[in-house]
Amino acid sequence: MSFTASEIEAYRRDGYVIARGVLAPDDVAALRGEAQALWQRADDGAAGQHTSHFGVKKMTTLRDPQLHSSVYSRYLTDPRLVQRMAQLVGPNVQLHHSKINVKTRDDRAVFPLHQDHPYFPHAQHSVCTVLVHLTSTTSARGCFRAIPGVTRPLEHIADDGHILDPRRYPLESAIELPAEAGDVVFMNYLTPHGSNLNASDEPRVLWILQVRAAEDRPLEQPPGTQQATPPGNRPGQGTMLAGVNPDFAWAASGASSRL
Ligand SMILES: O=C(O)CCC(=O)C(=O)O
Repeated sequence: MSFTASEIEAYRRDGYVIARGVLAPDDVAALRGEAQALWQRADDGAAGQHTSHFGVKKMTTLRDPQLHSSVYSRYLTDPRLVQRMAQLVGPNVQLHHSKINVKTRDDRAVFPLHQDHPYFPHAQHSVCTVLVHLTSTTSARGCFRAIPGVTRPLEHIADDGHILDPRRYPLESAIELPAEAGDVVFMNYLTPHGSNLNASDEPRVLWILQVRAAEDRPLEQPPGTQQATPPGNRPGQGTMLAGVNPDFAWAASGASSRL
């Protein structure tokens, strides 16, 4: 249920760590079943968010599944997830948002390397991206990739500011992280990452949670940010997943949910 000292050290050094077999097959089946039902309610994915790379579709995203299914709300506080989050970000763990990323054979663009930091910068860089694998991945099946050891914000230049310079940071320069359903990758939001194409007939489904220390503070995106996020579109932001919010006034004012 928890990381060893050397796994925590690996997260601090590399910016990510993989926890194998965190969720059991019946947990995965429950979350996968709800994702499938949600997909159907979203017009077979058509009503989801579609993202592209230079005009070619790379992914469908169903945002904040906990707004759509109580099963997702329940798993947001699953001890197997939140105890590990607390070891990495501190005892007071707060949700920023969650989403389900579905990658099918029809999504013909890779997910190029980028950091998550420019989308939701924070003062202390505590933000941890938690990738819960609901299907298994391989090199040919949309596996996640990451570059270890990056601890500072990098410039995002290409494709309307969404990605790192692909000449300096091609997807192939990142380490492949194949995983089984039930495995979970914990990654700091400064770690450059992306994913391969899914060349299989089975959709690749990842449930992604972004969490932070409750003591950390979201920052305004810098003026001129090309992937600006309108305030208020992260409806679960500020929800406590572990511990307490030590700053009553901050939480009560609604400020922790604003950016
Ligand atoms: O789902 C994936 O393959 C990558 C997702 C990702 O990098 C992101 O949403 O920032």
